[in-house]
Amino acid sequence: MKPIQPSQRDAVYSQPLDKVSDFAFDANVVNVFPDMINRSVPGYANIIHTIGRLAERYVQAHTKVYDLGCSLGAASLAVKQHCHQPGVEIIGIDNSSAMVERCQTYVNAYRGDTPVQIQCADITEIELEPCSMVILNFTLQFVEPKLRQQLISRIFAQLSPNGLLVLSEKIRHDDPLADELLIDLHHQFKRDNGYSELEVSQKRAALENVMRIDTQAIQEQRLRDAGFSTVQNWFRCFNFASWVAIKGQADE
Ligand code: GEK
Repeated sequence: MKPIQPSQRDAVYSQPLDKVSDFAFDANVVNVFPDMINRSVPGYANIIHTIGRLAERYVQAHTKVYDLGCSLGAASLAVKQHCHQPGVEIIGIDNSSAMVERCQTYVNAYRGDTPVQIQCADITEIELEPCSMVILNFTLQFVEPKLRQQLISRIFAQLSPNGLLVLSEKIRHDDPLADELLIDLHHQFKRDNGYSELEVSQKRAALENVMRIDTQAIQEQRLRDAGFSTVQNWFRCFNFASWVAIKGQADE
């Protein structure tokens, strides 16, 4: 087994760049990813922990759990740690080969009864199988906007009754003043976590073309349009949010 390398400190945007290229989940990002996401996403550790607790309640025996856009498998491992139902299989999928390679090493290092399988694939192209829980933890924002509704509807179709989707996203606000305030508060959060003004602004430029964010209203409408009977925002900090969407009973 390959040794687990500890996460390095994120300094990807610490030096001035002549041209800021579009952000990519490449080997440089993989090396620093846990540090990057913890210092950039308010409440990330809380969200991961809560995904584990939700798995404890919602994962059904002898079913699959999907972690779509799994990165280094933090959510998959939270499910593995907290879900004690028999016959469960966790499937993590990511389209970054650098992420998938490292992720497999991480999950192999954790023992436990629930197997975790990591696949390199595009989540807009794969065939999903019947499942009782799906996690989209800050992944939908990187999916082509015109493919988002179809993806959520395909997830809904494969979830069992009482099945759960956890969706976490960065969001924008329709009101420009509110939007500006939430962005400023987030940037302050990053500076408070040790990022410089240059790092914050170069990262923002790198993400501009690759991360297209929706409003809270669009996210919730998309979940309802797919058929989810319960859509509940359970986490919010600045412009970051997470929802639980529950599929009702077959006769609802
Ligand atoms: C976590 N969920 O730590 N198909 C597959 N993977 C994709 C696609 C796609 N079409 N688009 C993007 N990704 C994780 C964090 S990070 C969020 C998720 C962030 C993958 C991409 O390669 C990356 O690993 C992940 O989605 C988004 O709980 O860095 O802000």
